[in-house]
Amino acid sequence: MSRGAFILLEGCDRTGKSTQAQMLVDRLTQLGHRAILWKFPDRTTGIGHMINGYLAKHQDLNDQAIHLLFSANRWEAVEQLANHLRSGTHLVVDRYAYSGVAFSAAKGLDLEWCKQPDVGLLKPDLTFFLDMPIQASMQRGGFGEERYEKEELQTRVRDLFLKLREPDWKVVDATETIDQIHEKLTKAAQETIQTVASRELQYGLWAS
Ligand code: DGP
Repeated sequence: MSRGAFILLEGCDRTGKSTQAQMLVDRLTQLGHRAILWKFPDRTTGIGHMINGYLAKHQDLNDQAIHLLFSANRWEAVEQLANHLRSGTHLVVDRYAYSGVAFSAAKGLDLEWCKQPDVGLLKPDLTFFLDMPIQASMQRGGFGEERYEKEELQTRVRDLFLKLREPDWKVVDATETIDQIHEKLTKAAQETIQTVASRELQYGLWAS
């Protein structure tokens, strides 16, 4: 049986990741695939509740502790993610370990230290980086409500994403129209679905 593809959308806040991720799931489903959306942080778990309290500024935690909670929130999902992929379901994932490192390193933590807790996680088969100038994303609705939605921090986060960028990432201009972006994502996702169908699952994120 063909395995599912792990398709990741990364980017700074308000770059349209969640909209595009949902559209991609809907499109793949219409095309006859089994596809589900998976969002990190997953705020529904016990760890996710702590993360949500932190992001909504109800609870303070030191930078190291919250970093490890975000990572634990990915690790607690790893078997479920792998089972979906093995059963042939495609995963469209909204944020992952790259966000984990970019946001924590932007606050001043050491980049290599930040990567360590996520070493060995499942590797995405396809990563889109939705990129746009921070000034433009700040003008989008809702910016400024949560903890990290500040211009200076987002600028550092963007630089760090570009530093973490892998050679096979697809950098997408997030200022294009929703439909233009959607078409690009769909095309690349379909290609990846074909290519990885008979491949083993890839563990070993950031493992040497
Ligand atoms: P979202 O639900 O996608 O809007 O993400 C909430 C906020 O949390 C957003 O500002 C990005 C940040 N974030 C997402 N994942 C991580 C992570 O793993 N570590 C840290 N420090 N921040 C993250």
